[in-house]
This record gives sequence, C-alpha cells and structure tokens, in this order.
Amino acid sequence: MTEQRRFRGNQRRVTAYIGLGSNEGDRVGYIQQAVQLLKDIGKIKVLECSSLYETEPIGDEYTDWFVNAVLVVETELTCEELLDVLKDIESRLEQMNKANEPKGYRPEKRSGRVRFIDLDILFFGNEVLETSYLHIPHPRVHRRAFALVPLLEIAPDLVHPSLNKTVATLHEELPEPEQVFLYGTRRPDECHG
Ligand code: PH2
Ligand code: MG
Ligand code: MG
Repeated sequence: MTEQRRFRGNQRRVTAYIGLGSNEGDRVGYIQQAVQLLKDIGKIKVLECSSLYETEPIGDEYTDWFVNAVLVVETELTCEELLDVLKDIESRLEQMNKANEPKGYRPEKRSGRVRFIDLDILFFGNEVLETSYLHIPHPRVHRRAFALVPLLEIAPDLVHPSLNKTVATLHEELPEPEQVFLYGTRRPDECHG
C-alpha cells in the first residue's frame, strides 16, 4: 500500500479526511467545537484543517446556507470506530445546544431542514467499503463543490481510490458546481438576486 498507512508496532495508522458542515445557529462555533472535540480524542491526531467556506445548500430540503470545512486526521481507529466517534460528537454537540436553546426556539418550524453539525468520513486511506451503514469514500464527495473546494486547498493531489482521479481533476470536472465562498466573502444581497 502507500505512505498513507504507517505502522508503529502493530498499530496501523490511517490518514482520513473528515467533512464538517453546519447550517443552523452559530455555524462557525459548531464547526470549531467539533474540531476541538476531535482534538481531545487520543487516538485521533488532527493534522490540518481547511479554511471555512460558506456554501449554497444542496438538496431541496435545505434552504439555509452551510458553513463547510474539511479536516485531515491520522488515526489508529478503524473506519467503523471513527464513524462511531463522529456520531457521538454530533449527538454531544446537539445535546449541548439543546441545553442552551432560548425558550420557545423551534428549529423544526423553519422552512428548511437544519443541521447543527454534520461530520462525514470522506476518505479513509485508500479504503473502498460499502456496507449498509458505511460507504467509503463518501458516495457523493466527487459531486460536491462544498467538499471538493476545501479538499482542493489541503489535498489537491489526493486520489479517489475507486474513481482513480485526483481531487483537482474531480473539481475541474464538476458539471454545475454549487456556489462556494471563502467564509466572510459572500455578499448575501447579491447572491439572492
Ligand atoms: N450537507 C447535506 C446536504 N446539503 N449542502 C451544503 N452546501 N453543505 C453540506 O454540508 C450539505 C449540503 C447533507 O449532509
Ligand atoms: Mg453530510
Ligand atoms: Mg452525515
């Protein structure tokens, strides 16, 4: 295999890419808290974080713009264990948020679906996996500018293990990419026409 897998003793270490997204409330705050919670986990080493991007929502059920970013981590966890950690962080952040919600706050009454925090495994070394609950690489990573633009910043030469194309190529080949702005550079009035 590649340099992506290193061995220390019997421990296999894998480089993984994690997508972060939030479209509700203090979006940047949720992303920062998720990064901190990941840094606090001993078996995960956060190597790099992309810039934050503000991105047009994909999917009819979403109406509010997202903040997205991508992290590179090195981990000795298995893919399944990493997924469990991400789900646990998602639910911890959601619980913390519920505890701090102002009275009468009803996100479900909003017109579109809200995600306080969404953490997805985009790539796990060169792994290609399809089980009922785990698809690696993420099945839509190659079609989403909100994932490919942050990846382009930190890993343009990363090769998609089943499509055999680099992130830079996949990004170039996007037919109709959704709008992606470096966080803080979007002018909402102009964008909504
Ligand atoms: N996540 C979704 C659906 N749509 N759109 C953007 N821009 N960013 C996301 O992270 C996102 C989305 C479901 O996980
Ligand atoms: Mg997602
Ligand atoms: Mg998800």
